[in-house]
Amino acid sequence: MFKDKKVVFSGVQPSGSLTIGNYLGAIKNFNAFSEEYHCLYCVVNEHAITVRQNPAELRKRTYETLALYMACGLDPEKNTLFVQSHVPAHAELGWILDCYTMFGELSRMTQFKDKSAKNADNINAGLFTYPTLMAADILLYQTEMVPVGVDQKQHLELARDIAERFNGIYGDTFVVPEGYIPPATAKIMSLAEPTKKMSKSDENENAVVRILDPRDAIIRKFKRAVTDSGNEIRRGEGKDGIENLMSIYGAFSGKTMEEIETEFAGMGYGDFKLAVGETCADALAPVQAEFDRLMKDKAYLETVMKNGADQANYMASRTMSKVRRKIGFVEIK
Ligand code: ATP
Ligand code: LTN
Repeated sequence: MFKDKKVVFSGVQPSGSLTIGNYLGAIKNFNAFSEEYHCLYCVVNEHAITVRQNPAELRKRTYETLALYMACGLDPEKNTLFVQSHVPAHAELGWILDCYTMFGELSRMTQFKDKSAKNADNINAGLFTYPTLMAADILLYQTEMVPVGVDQKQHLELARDIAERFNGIYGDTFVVPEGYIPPATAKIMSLAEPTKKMSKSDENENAVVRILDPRDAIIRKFKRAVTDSGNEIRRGEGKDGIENLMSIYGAFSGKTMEEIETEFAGMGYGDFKLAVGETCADALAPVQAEFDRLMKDKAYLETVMKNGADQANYMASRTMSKVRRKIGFVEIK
């Protein structure tokens, strides 16, 4: 099924209920690669524990994230869908790559700085070395392409640097991956603070629209979205809030920014916000219905996890043998 295809890899943390930022910036774009590439989409639960998680919640969100992948259109027959902790090679390669990653490089990562500021009482070593584990996720499968939101660009560049460094020392071992960052929806902003990224772990529920939010909540959140004191639906200086709503509306309706400006010329913010809310809720309704159906069948989700883990473990074992041999680790049969 996947033979000789180039590899796409991406991951989402089961660290909260997924937002329309995760959907538009990442998951929605995953579908586009399924025909041409061998795609691996991972629920990265080992990344999620860099921030303290409640065990029952983490378990539940792991099923939910997998079900959401499928509800967003990813067919487990055409993609390898799996959970990170089912493939021990991620942690193993993560450790090895830690030894080829510099303290200074990790210190420059902006996500580390942001998350340490938010979790000042738990700045653990895993939070610091998170990008090396992410590099391991990617390099383990000889990945060519990584679809992510723009917030992951710096981590991706580090993964490339680590691959090149390792290849430079030991000869060709890893494919050096490229990022795919969607042009229009690379960074969906918070509805409460439109200069900040919409993030699933945001404490302010009004700042985020979740894929699974009920229709009335979606419409209410967009109605409350922070904008500016003007009244024109257009892009421009100081119009971050409106511009963000335009990007969201554009992504769900397929319209360009110019078309949106024309469509809403002369109309007020209230009408526009209602249109954004309704369009978003309409687009998410079928995803929600499919999610509900999938979540009723845990046994099926576990079969998908198991099959995905088998495929991923097989691919990972090939890279790991190569890596161990190159480094000088003794292998026993
Ligand atoms: P957390 O709040 O726990 O850090 P997150 O919402 O940032 O989570 P991740 O699981 O870290 O989500 O990211 C999954 C994918 O979604 C990544 O590819 C990331 O780039 C993308 N993504 C996350 N938030 C946004 C956003 N606001 N706009 C576009 N893409 C996003
Ligand atoms: N670091 C990412 C999630 C992630 C990922 C990956 C994305 C972990 N491993 C590998 C792409 C490829 C995040 O925080 N959004």
